[in-house]
Amino acid sequence: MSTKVEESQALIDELLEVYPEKTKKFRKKHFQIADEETIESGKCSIKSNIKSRPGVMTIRGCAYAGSKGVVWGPIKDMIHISHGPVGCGQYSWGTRRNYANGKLGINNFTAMQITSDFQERDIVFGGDKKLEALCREVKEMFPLAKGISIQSECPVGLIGDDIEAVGKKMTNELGIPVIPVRCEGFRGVSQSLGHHIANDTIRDHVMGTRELAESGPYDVAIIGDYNIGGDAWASRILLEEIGLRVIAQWSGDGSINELGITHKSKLNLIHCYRSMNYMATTLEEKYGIPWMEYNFFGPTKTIESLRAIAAHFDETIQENAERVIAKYQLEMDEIIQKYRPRLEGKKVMLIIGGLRARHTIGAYEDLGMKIVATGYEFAHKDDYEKTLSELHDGTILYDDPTAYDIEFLSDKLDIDLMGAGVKEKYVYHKLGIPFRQMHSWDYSGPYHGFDGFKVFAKDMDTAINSPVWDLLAAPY
Ligand code: ICS
Repeated sequence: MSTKVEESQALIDELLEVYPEKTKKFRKKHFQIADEETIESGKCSIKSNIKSRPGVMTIRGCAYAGSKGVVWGPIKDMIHISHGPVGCGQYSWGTRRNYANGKLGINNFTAMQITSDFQERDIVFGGDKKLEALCREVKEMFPLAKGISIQSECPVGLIGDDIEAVGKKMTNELGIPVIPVRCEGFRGVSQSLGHHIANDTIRDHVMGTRELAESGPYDVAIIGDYNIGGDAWASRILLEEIGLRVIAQWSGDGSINELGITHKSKLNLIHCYRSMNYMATTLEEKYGIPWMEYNFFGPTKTIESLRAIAAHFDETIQENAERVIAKYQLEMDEIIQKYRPRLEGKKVMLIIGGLRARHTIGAYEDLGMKIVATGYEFAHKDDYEKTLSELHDGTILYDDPTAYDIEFLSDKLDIDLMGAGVKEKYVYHKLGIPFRQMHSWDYSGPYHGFDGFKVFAKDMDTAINSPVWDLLAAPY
């Protein structure tokens, strides 16, 4: 065992000391220290995708969040009904920054919150009739909406409403797909099952239902880019520049038609593996469409990915890719020259959903920064295995960490930057530790592609090197 691994292990042992015996035993399994052997083999023993322990703070969301908020919500030309009491729709309204082009109320409904606003009588007598009335109302008010999804909240499942029957009846009556999604929040252990359920409903209700007017040899689909702060746009530019035709975006700035024509794609490009690997594999099984993962965070990974994508096509695309890389290289070098001296050696800790805790590492490293600890809220075993190769000897990896876990580690590791979500942000401000929101990009972005790296580098610099950190000392 190297000294670094030993030090990290001692830190985790010390951290766990605070927990009662049973909790300690449970939480212990959610940590792993990367060492040469595991980095090499990718073998991860960390426990993941299991129920959070009651009583410890977790950062996770629910199945409804994974379906309505993540997968279905960004499909812009549909109405997504938050079906149940008003709170779930209200509190998830506009909280994820999935940008979309179009005219509000005409061909873009993403900024709206439509709810069936369950009352006591709906719980007692059932809400199916109300749901039907709501679907008719939606059709009347927004005749151009291309479909409706019914995003079930917990009580809908508890009272046993038959939203499938409503979906069928309304699809026939209204002439647009009305898709029931059983994403009640109580299902599963995190938003992750919501992704899966949403993927399954796309498979059952939309996949393969539309025709692409004209097929081409360079047709690809972007799968698992939600256009947070314009990420999918910054990615699409590059794919088009190398000569590919993006026929669909899943689901940031996407439409139901794009979902329905993706079976005509020649190669599916997966950015967020965690939330959409199900569709990539389904499209492969059913239509034989190959897929590959890529990573557009930071120039090193973007360049690697562009080459790997181009390798699936002919020499024209491969030459284009080299030309595009050369075109941006100078600009990327200049950004690195400018920011790297200001960020070199800075220690970063991350805790993010199911993908970015590994995908953003390269972007930090391009700036000379070092990830000392990272982990996910709801990732699965395969995500952890993919993460190990991105780590260094002694890096701490955690699953579903508690508030105490991350505060303890950020203090002991004496980090220079924390990257997490809004629930952590203000705690870290109060601790006097520079912080960036790695979900919403702190209302900045995009961070994908070459355009995104410019913004990313500047944001990390302003966060860390802001003079405010010298003006205050946390009193504790
Ligand atoms: Fe995928 Mo926040 Fe994505 Fe990932 Fe997913 Fe969520 Fe966000 Fe985070 C997501 S789909 S909402 S890349 S856009 S559920 S930032 S796994 S937790 S790391």
